[in-house]
Amino acid sequence: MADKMSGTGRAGHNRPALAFHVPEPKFRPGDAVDFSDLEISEPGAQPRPDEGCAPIDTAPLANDLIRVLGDDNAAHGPWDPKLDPDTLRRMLRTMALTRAFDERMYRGQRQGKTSFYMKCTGEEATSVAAAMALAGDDMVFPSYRQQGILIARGYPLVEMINQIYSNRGDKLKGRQLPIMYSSRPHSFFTISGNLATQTPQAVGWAMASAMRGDSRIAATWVGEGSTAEGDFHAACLFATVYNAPVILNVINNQWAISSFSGFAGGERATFAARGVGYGIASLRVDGNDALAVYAATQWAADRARSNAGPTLIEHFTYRAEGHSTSDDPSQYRSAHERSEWPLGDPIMRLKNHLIHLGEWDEGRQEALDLECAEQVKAATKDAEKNGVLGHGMHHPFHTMFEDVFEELPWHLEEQAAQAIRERKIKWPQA
Ligand SMILES: Cc1ncc(C[n+]2csc(CCOP(=O)(O)OP(=O)(O)O)c2C)c(N)n1
Ligand SMILES: [Mg+2]
Repeated sequence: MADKMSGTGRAGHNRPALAFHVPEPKFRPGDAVDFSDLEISEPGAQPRPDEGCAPIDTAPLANDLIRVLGDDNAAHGPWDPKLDPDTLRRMLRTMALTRAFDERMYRGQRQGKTSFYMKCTGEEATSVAAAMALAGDDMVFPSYRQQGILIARGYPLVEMINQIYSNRGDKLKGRQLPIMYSSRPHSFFTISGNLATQTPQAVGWAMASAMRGDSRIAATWVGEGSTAEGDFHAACLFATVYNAPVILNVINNQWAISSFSGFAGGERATFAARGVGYGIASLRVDGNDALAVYAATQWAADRARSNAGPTLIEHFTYRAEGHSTSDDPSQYRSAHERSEWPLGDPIMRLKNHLIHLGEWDEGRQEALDLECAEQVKAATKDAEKNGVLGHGMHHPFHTMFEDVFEELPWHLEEQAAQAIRERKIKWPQA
């Protein structure tokens, strides 16, 4: 393992040869995993500054880890959002439904019903709890792993599946990669496959909302790997310069397909610390602690809504499964990482908290999981009536030329006719 790379020395001087560093993940396939050197803060020990504080006052929190739920399953400290049991159960249910949805769609991909799927296993709190702390009409600019937001906002599962199957019910007419949803009524901005583009868009939207004198704020989610994109830095600069009412969520699940967070600078500083450098209030939270995620989001939303400025939240979590259905993580990381991950599972931790409160039990959890699986199954059956991949029940071919111009220009009409003609020759049975 080469930690330092150096070129061949130049003759004629006696200065030490320069070297540079190529990041290398700690564990590779087959390695035993030891996370004991990970700094994990005491739940409840982090101070909660006023929402209107100066950005620099959050600097200690950008290098700490805001935690509420302890190993004793109780909620601790000033960040405890003190949610009532019904809200906690709704949060648990939404996370469980998101996981059940992922399970079924993953299987659907393996059965050939769709070409592609991405799970968010282990990261459900970072979308569900965050969405619950926002107003339903705050504008969200997610990445591809925030299906939990749509589910939390009540978007029909059948619509999500229609999109995944690219069938005739797909509101996006098969024009987007499966899982790249869009829903204006749910204030859910169209997901883009070009990483990090959503971050300056969110800041711009937030500025526009302020220009109109509106009260809706914007929030965006971006993977830690994607923060290496220039767009993320442009977003931070615009957010701080114009004090935009926006929340920048960085989901640090430690992996960007097969490259680890070190390649996005994670070895040198926390991702939250970057916000401090820009003069943005920055919080680093335990992303597997739904209460901490909720509390941090609520803090940031209150800050934005009172014109105190943007917040960057780093959610420290772990991508429990493969990047997507096209990925095989056993080729590049140790399989023991998931089982050794010390911050647990967000659903399990919230479930145990509710049991600790005397507001839940294992039997009810079992019934809930079953109910979620049934709900997804029913939605899947409904969506399948509109077709699955390869059944030919997609939108008519001609529609891919539509919806840009009010009236299709002659040259596009010609191209459409040509494409359809050539397609008939190539696939006569289609
Ligand atoms: C601009 C751009 N570069 C590369 C890719 C290919 N790509 C898709 S997802 C991904 C990894 C992103 O990792 P991260 O931001 O950490 O998000 P995560 O998948 O972990 O949620 C890459 C490199 C892309 N879609 N867009
Ligand atoms: Mg990542």
